[in-house]
Amino acid sequence: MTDAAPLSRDFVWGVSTSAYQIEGAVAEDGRGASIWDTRCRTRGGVWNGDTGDIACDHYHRWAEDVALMRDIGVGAYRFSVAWPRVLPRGRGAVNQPGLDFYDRLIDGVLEAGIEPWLCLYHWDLPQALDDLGGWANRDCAGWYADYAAVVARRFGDRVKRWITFNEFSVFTLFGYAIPWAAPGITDRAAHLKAIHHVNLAHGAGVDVVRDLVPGASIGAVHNRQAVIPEHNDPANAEAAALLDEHWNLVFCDPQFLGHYPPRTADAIEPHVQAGDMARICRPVDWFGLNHYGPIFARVDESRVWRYGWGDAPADSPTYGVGWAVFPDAFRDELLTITRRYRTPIVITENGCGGSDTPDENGAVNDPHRIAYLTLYHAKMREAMAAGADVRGYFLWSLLDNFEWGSGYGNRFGIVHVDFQTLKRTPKASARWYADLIRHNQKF
Ligand code: IFM
Repeated sequence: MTDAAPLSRDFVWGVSTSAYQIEGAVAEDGRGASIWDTRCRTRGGVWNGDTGDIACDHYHRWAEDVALMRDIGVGAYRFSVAWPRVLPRGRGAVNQPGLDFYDRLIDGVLEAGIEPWLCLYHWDLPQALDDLGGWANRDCAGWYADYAAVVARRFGDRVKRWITFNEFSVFTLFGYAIPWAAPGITDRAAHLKAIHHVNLAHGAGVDVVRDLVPGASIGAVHNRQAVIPEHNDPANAEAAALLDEHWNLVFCDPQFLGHYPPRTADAIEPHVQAGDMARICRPVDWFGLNHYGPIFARVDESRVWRYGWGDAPADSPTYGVGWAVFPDAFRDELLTITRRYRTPIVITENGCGGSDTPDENGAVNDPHRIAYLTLYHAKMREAMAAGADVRGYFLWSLLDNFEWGSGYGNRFGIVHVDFQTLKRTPKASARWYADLIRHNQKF
């Protein structure tokens, strides 16, 4: 498992999930439609025509899932609230049964001795707001702030860890420029507007939670991955530099440093109003990092920004479903954030996909995931030894779940879910994680 000395007892060991990926019950108790319900019904939107209609049925089986977390020994649970469950049309009338569900969940998590970390937005925008332009409409920042206030008022007495957004660049880039996610628009101006309006929403969300939740600890979750030109080809270098801005900088820089990065600053200017940068650059308590591996970029004339995803070098080690393993890039990312933003870091996601299946005895062995996690943990420790102030680690994910465009074809859970019977089976990696947590709670 590990020979490393235990980390401080304050270090947070958790697991992460998100609402649309696990809850199911999409038409129950007054929930409204989200852009992902629409995406799943769009031909070619999701692999195999899979949908989140049932997912892990966590809406009904949450108590079993909390018991699984308690058995693993996690100290924290990062989950998201589904905006359309709380405000079915995105604004206006509040849906009490939706709030009641999260009440039950939060109380159950607390009773299990686990700290809830609540994420306000993990990609499931209410469809009614997308019909009004979604994130390309500046008003969306205000709708988000009103939604955040509803959630903060209801749960702020029990939830002290708040996250404004999950992975800003994934849902804006793939939602508005490269159509791999909902709502699937391909338009430069819409992408730039979405970036700026989501930044404004983040700043407003920080202020709302700060005002309404005494003692709140607030962060946002950024997916950061080094962007490397494919084949080290100079022709791909400018493509990589622009993708690096859109992927790694256009949210972190305004939120922490108060300005947009150079390639984006002029282009986004027409959408920026006086006072906006101060609205966006609000003090937060930590930097949430989601990291899996670096990105390889190449020129792709068919895409709106003329860059596309390239291939990792052919000899790169891969795991699970073929993603390349670059643990050094994880260490380097932690140190880059430390130098550039001078902030404590919480690793809010890290993990490994695969196509794990039970053996003839019903056991699920996932050595590739354990190997990946072991390597990445060693690199986290190296970064900490070199000065990164890492305060916690959340493994993605508790359960196999709906993996967006890949449907149920890519399993990230440390607990296997049979999507026919919905039976949960902890994998070997769940035992590995339980041991790691126990080892670190030793003194
Ligand atoms: O499943 C996703 C999650 O929703 C956001 N971060 C990456 C995970 C694995 O692709």
